[in-house]
Amino acid sequence: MATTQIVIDPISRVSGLLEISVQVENNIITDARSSGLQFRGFEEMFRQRPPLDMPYLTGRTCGICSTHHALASTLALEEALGITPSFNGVIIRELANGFELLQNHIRHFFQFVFPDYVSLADVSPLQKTNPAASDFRLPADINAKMSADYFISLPFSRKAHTAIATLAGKAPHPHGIFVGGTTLNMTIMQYNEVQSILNEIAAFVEQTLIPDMYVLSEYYSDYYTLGSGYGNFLAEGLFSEKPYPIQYTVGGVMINGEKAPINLSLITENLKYTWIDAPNDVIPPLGNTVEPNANKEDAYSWVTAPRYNGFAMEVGPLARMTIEGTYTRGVSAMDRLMARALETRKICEVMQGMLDIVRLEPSNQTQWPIPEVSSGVGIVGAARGALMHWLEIENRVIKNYKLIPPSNWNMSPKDNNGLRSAVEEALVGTPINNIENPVEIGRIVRSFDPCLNCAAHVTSDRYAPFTIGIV
Ligand code: NFE
Repeated sequence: MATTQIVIDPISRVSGLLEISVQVENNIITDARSSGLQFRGFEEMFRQRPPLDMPYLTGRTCGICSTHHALASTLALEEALGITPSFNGVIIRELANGFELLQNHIRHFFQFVFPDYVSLADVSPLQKTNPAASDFRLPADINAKMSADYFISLPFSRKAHTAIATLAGKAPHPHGIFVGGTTLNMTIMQYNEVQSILNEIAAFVEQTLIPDMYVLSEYYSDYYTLGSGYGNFLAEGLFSEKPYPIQYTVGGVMINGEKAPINLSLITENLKYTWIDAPNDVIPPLGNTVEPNANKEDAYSWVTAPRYNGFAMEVGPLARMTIEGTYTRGVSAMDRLMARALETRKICEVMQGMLDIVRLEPSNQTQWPIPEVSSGVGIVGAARGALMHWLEIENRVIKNYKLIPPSNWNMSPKDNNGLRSAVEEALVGTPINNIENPVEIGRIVRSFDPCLNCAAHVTSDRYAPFTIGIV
C-alpha cells in the first residue's frame, strides 16, 4: 500500500520551531512525529548561579509565559528556603498569573486558531490562504463578524499584559514575583486599574469569546470526533486555595478514567528519540547528567519525553477541567478549544473573587538567608498546562535546575517503549480530505497551543526552515 509522508516545517501560529511529520495511507494518518527543532539549554545557564536570581532568569525561558516560570521558580525557592509567603502576596502574584493565562488564552483563540476556521483573506494582508482549499465553512455574515473579532480581541491581550506590569513590575518577564510573596506595595490606584482591566476582559470573554467558540463548534462539529488521543490527563492545582471566594481545581491525574493525586516520584524523562545522551536514555527530573548529541541515531526532537508511571499524559485546560469534573463532553481537537474558552471565563470569575479579599498593604520583603544545601519543587498552572520546576542548592548556589513545561508533555517525541506523545497519538487515525492542503493537521496540533520555546531552546540547523510539502 502506498504511503505518503507529509512534513510541515515549521507549523505556523504556534510558539517556537515545531515540525510535524505524518504517514498517510488511504488518506488516513497512520503515524506521526512531533519534532522540536531547538535545543533546551537553559538549565545549564542556571548552574552555579545565586538561587534568588532564579525567578528572573527562568522567566526568560519564554516571552509568552514568563509570569508562569517566575512563579514556579519562586515556589521551588520558597520550599528550599523554608519561607511561608504572606497571603496577600500570594493573591497578588496569583492575580498576575491569572492575567498571564488570560492574555495567552485570548491570543491563542483569536490569532492562532481563527485563521484555521475563519476566512480572513478579505481583512488581513497576512492571511492569503486560498479559501477554496481551506475548508472554510462559515456563512458570509458570520465570517465577517468573526473576522472583525480577530482584530477587536487584540487590545484585550494587551490589557492583560498591562495588568501584569501593574501587579508585578513589567511584562513580559515580571520582576515583582518573588519569594515571600511579591514586591508590590499595592495602592488604591493599582487596585482600581487591575479591577477595571479584569472587568473589561471578563465582559469581552462573555460577550465575544464564548459565543464565537460556540459558533466554531457548530460549523466544525466533526472536530469533536478528530484529534482525540489517549485521554490520560495530568493537571496541577490552579487557584485552589481555600480562602479564595471562588476556587478552580486541586488537580491530579486521570489514567484510563481513574483519578488520583499527582505523585511526582512517578515522573521520568525518556530520551531515546531526543538528541540528548544519558545512561539508559531515561532520567529522573533532578540529579542527572545529560549531553546534547545532534547526531544521535533515531532521535528526531530536542524535546524530552516526560512520562507518568510510563503513561503519555495530556496537560492543559481540557486536562484541568476534566479532572475538576466540570467538563465531561469528551477528548478531541474541538473539546480542547471549548475547554480553553470555558476555562477563560472561570479564571475571570476566580480573579474577581480574589479582588474581593486582596488588601492594600506593604509587601513583606526582607533579607532571605540561603541554606548551604537544600532542594525544592514548584508547580504552577500555566496556560498550556502543568509547569514544573525542580532545584537543588549546594554551597549556597544552584547545583541543578530542571524545567518540565507543559509542551514537553503534549509535544514530546515517542518514549523508550515507542509510545507516542499526546499530540502524535491525537493525529493518528485522522482522515485527510485533501492531501495537497491537509488542514486537519494544523487544526489538531494547534488545539494543544504548543510552545516549543518552553519545551526547548537554541535553534538547530538540522533542517532547512519554511518547507511544507509532500515527500
Ligand atoms: Ni512558552 Fe509555557 C505555558 C510554560 S509552555 S508558553 O503555558 O510553562 O509549554
